Amino acid sequence: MDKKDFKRTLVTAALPYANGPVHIGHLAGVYVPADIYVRYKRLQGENVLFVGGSDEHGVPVTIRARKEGCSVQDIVDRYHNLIKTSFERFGISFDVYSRTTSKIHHQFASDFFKYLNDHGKFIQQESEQFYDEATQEFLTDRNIKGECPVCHAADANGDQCEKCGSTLSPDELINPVNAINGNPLVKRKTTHWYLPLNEYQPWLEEWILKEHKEWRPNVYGQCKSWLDADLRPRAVTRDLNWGIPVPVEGAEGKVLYVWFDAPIGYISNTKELCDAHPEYGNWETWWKDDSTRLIHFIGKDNIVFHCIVFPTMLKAHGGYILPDNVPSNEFLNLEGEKISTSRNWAIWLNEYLDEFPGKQDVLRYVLTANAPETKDNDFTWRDYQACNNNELVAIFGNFVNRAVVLTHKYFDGVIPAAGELTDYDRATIAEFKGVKETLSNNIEQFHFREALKDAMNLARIGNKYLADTEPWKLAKTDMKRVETIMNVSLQICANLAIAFEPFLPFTAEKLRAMLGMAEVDWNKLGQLDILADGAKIEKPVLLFEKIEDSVIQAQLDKLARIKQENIIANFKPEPVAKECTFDDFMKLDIRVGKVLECSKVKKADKLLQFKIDDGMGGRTIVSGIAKFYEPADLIGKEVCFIANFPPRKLKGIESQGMILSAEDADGRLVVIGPQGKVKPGVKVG
Ligand code: B3M
Ligand code: ZN
Repeated sequence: MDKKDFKRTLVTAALPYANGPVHIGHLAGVYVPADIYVRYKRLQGENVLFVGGSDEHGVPVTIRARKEGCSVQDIVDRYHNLIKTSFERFGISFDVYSRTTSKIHHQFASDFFKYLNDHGKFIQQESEQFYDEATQEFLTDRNIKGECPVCHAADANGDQCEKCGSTLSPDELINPVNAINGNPLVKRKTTHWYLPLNEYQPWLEEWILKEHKEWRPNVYGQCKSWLDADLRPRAVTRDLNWGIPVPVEGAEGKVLYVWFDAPIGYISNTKELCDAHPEYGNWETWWKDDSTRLIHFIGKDNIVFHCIVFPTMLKAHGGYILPDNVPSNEFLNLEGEKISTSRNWAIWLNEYLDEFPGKQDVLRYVLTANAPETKDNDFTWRDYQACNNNELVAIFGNFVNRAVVLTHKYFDGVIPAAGELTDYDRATIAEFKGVKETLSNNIEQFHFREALKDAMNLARIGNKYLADTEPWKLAKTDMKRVETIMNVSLQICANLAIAFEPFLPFTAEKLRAMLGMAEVDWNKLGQLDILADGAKIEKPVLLFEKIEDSVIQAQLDKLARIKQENIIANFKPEPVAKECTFDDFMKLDIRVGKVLECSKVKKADKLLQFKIDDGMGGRTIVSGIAKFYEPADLIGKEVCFIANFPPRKLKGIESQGMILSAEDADGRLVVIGPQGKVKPGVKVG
């Protein structure tokens, strides 16, 4: 179908797992771009539906429940509600946000499976899987741990070793055990239903590789490498006690694989909405009429499921439309490191909303300006501050504020009519006349970073216009000219209120209220007749405020604390050394000493030279801890040292012993000393 013939757009955003809150990686990758797109479509007056929901099945939620010692239902209830309200507070404008534990979804997914099964679309295969005889359950890859065959780390996961990064299968693990309880595992036969993706390979090659060359290179490339590697049948059922029961007799104890039921959630959630609210139309029109354009917003780890598996399910079923595009982003890192739920290395949306009230748009701005559209990108708090202070405050906010304040000052808040335009006015207007087209094109092509730049450019133009024309100077001499300048400036403000609605909806709303704009008409973008002469505007309110260093520092400190907690949590003591006897120990003469003097050793950036009171007339010790201490801080401290090592020369200084130290949580060496008052020279033992 020719793209122009689409009559409506159905937008889905990946269903987040209800095993934790949503973080900035999810937002930048999926929800912010999807929301920009949907808001833009709505502004254009297009018939668009935005579908989301929580993914409440699968292994991750069960792992979380066991960790927290509560039921799986408790976990999904908690996180579904948290995620749903966080999205609402953040302005992600879903038409429906439901959940995959809903009755409607269970029924719908079950029927979908049954239909495919009844029509012979699956194959059944027997395989051997790991089984825990004590708990009588089959284990999924994620629930198995064992020794990594590559780096021999002790607890590699069944699908991947976190230490060395190798992709693994549970069969490769040395001594695989149940990750939850450490039980040993045996192999047991089990039967599963498989979707024979291989049978759809030629069709997929045609549909993706030939007909969707316009997909983003990262998406197209991933599909191509999957197809080049030849597709194999994929299991769509699991031995698990959490999920949608396989609706076939004799399949007790089996549920639909989470990746089978989750994408069906897009359909069942649409149905739930449309059945309850007929004004949204008929769900089947959204999903079965080929004048609907279907767009999936997802993260890059979901590409294969949305481009290959789900379309194959829809094709096998028949009657459904297929995605027209799957704009997937790459990953967002945080302060140079991969975001990780399990390591708590993330900025959680609910925490951000609590800690930065009213600053939804700042985060929306930063995540769009740095969106990982073509490559992984990094979020840093310093960038966040710079974007806010140097762009939102200094350009956008400053311009709007000046325009509104001056209108109140000179015209009592009444929009003056524009008089004759100067060449400079005309040049300024010419600069943004084309903004509607460039902005629209960029959004249509999912180039949201560029689109945001187009919108921001309007503010730059306005800011420069006011700075160049200096109406505050002309006010004494040429009020007619000031009228024109203020009219043009306010019209640019009105343009901003339209252009930013998809990106910064809270700000756009404030701005509209200030300017007395009852509605937003995308088609007015680029024009100078949005606000009527003689209309009154409201008193100025600040759109953005400066973010101080202390606020950013507090966030950096919080991350530093998390890093420390991780080091402590992940610390594994070295194996205990070979046995030694008491006599061996007694050979070492360990003493307490007091630091009398301490200084840096010249031309040796690691070494400190100590004068130690050892109760026997004093001695010199050289120690390699200069990186971790200021010499002055150690003077007067009590330390333990080995007193009977043979003297040795370090940088020409004779060292008569060794000061004991240990690594702290930051990997820094700290000296070891007695906990109470001990006289220099006393023996340790
Ligand atoms: N819940 C995976 C994820 O959050 C999965 C997406 C489902 S979309 C149908 O990355
Ligand atoms: Zn490894």
